[in-house]
Amino acid sequence: MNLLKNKKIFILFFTVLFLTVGVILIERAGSQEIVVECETCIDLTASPNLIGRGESSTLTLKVNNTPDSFAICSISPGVISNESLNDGTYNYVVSPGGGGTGDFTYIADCTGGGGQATDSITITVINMPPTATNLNVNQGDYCNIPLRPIFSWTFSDPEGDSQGAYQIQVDNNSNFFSLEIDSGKVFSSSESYAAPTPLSYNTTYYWRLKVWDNYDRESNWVSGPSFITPSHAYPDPDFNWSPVSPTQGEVVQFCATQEAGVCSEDMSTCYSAGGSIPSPSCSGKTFLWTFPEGTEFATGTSSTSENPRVKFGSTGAQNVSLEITDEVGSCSRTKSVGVMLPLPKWREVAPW
Ligand SMILES: [Ca+2]
Ligand SMILES: [Ca+2]
Repeated sequence: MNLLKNKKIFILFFTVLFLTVGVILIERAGSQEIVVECETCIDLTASPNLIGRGESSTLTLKVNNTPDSFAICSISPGVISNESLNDGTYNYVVSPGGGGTGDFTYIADCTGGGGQATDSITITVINMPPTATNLNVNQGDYCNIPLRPIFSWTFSDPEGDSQGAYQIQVDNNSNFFSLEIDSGKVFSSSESYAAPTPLSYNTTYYWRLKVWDNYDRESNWVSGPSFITPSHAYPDPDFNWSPVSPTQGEVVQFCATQEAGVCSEDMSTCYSAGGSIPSPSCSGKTFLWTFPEGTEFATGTSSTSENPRVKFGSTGAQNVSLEITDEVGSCSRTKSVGVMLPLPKWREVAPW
């Protein structure tokens, strides 16, 4: 029994040994097949192989002739034709696509002492997306165009494309979930946009912009600087005067605010915090009148009076301006007063 058992172990051992050696020999034979003698070896690559329209890439051709000699190589389309290349690395700058987009394949073909070899590489040409920089908000002249800010930007595109369209969104929430303004896609090369409707006072606004190039490739959203609108509307100065057609040297009463016994109504409009609702009067704000040179103020009034009295020193159209300033801003208004020559005084003439 013992002898039989040893015999079995002996057979098993040699069986395993033969199988292992067999596998090693087969593997060695296989690896020798992979190492084929390279007679004319080439390798064609491109860097980068993803480019924008009109950009260029570098093709690299590696040539290895065995035995050492030269190979006759071509790279098509249109790179080289039947050139003698020794072992080495050769670079060629190419601009595939001719301004268009798509996949463009180059094929290298070399014939050396050992035979012929080919290799190819594909370069993908895409239209790169544009972007916008220098985003700016001009809150504008709150005197004439209240709360309609002007948004502006600078369009740029890696390929120098022009702007085909833009879209602006404005929200009083930074998440842009409940838009106050959405321009939609506007097909225009303009780099500014005026808010189509007035915004609210005393509010922080956020805005963002998207642009398209003239091949309709769109940018990501680009955020503009947030901004805060004033707490209420700017003053709106206005005034009248009496007499309506004064003469040179005559005392003229100017009225901007209501004043008992002097001016019957508030001509100017001022606003209080919290909205555009006029407060009762501009009385108490800062007034600054500008009259033509030679105008004299009556005693007790000056260029900073709410309702000054003056005498004009000249005749004809006289420009009078009033600027009112409150805690948020100042606006002015100019009107023209027609001043006439004084009437001649009656003079007794002796009878003939
Ligand atoms: Ca582009
Ligand atoms: Ca909102």
